[in-house]
Amino acid sequence: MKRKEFIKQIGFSAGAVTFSPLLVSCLDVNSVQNGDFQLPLALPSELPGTNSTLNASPSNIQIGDSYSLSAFQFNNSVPSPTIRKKRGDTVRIRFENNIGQESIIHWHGLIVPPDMDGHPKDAFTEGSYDYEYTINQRAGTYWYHPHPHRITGPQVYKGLAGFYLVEDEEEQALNLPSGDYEIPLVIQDRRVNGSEIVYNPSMPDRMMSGFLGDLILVNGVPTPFHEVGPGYYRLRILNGSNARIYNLAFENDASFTVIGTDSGLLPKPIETNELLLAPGERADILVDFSNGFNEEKVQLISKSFDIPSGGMMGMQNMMGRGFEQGTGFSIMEFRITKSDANTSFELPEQLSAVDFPSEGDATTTRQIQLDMQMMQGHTINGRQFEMERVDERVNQGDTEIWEFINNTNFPHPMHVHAVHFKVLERNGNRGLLPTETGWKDTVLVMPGERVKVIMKFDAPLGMYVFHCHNLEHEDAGMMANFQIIN
Ligand SMILES: [Cu+2]
Repeated sequence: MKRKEFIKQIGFSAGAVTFSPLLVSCLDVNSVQNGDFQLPLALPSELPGTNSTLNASPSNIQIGDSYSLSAFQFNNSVPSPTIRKKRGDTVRIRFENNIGQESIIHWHGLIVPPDMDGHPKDAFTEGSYDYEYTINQRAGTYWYHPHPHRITGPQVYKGLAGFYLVEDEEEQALNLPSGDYEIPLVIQDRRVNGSEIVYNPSMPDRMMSGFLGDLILVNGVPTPFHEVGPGYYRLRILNGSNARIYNLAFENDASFTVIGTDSGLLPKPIETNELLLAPGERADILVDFSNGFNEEKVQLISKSFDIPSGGMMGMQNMMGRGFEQGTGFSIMEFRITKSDANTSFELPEQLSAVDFPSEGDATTTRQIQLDMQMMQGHTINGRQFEMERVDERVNQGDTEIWEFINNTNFPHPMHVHAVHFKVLERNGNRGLLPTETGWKDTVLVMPGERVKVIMKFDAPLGMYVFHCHNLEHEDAGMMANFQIIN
């Protein structure tokens, strides 16, 4: 396809003059940098107390030795502090917004009342917002980040994203590796221009792939190293990137054990040697560094993967490849140099008693069409987000099946607030991932795929959102409201 025709087809004719040079420069984006593993991994601090404050403020910070970032930080820290709570806890957190633009915090994966959920209509520019809610759900690796309409992407990118770990008795009984043996890892890619980390998405970045970077940060450190001993570690991995999907693996192809995902433990552990993780998703994995790791150093990598082609032929090669989604690179290095190790842990056969709804429990099936529209970009059921419009009405207590149908050429990780869902089926040959045997809140829908999820709407009455967790797609309007009604 010639470029002119291509521009016409995707509907940017009005912006074509600026669009074509951008397109050329984007096709020249370097591949992801190879790691040098010179810097130690940073570990997030934990937010203390039961009445806590998260103060978001701007500052210029150093990233590694070489880069500066005009950042936003929670409580002056990168990575953002980890919130650790127990099931049953009542949480009181005051969010102080000093970043000079509107914001609101969403507790990703927590099921809380609508005014506690960080709906974009609750965003505010000055002052503070008091959150108070009780955690009444399973243990899991949740997280928190801003959720204002149109500017979630830059706020997360500039540093506002942290872990939110919930513990319960079922999980504690398993004696999973903890303390030094439990490592939270948030993986994020950043785009480098000279010595600066920049956020300057072009029109194609916004409307197509999302904003992909060429520098990989783990807990805010460029391709770090971490020393471990020969035994089990629990890695709680969060893809906190705006748009990049990782295909997690070890360079020596060693296997690891997936024990949990977005909303807690899987029914049973699943061994694998690679795992796709899309923006917003979490993987809770166990790695036994005494088993299958013969070298002293091993890289955690993202293995190259294919993105199936969707409807519009040719565009995938043109844009997807140029933006480097799906190429392989290193993420960090583990050095198996410590002598102390967690040797007492034994992997159980069962992890969690779960009771998934079955298809027969569903009262309604909805199709959620993901499209690319002329002059609009990515849409949900043909429309872009409007703050007050109710797009779907759901009866409280009902179980529903939602089928996400990706008619575009770009992957869409779809996130539904206020529920946990089970992935029922995916057409095509990918099947279900190990993480999709558990409770989830975000699911990757590749081009051309139809993915069915089942969920029960037990959250308090009110308005919540569902959206693509590619943050440029979300900011461009790939989001919709659903209301839980009586
Ligand atoms: Cu999307």
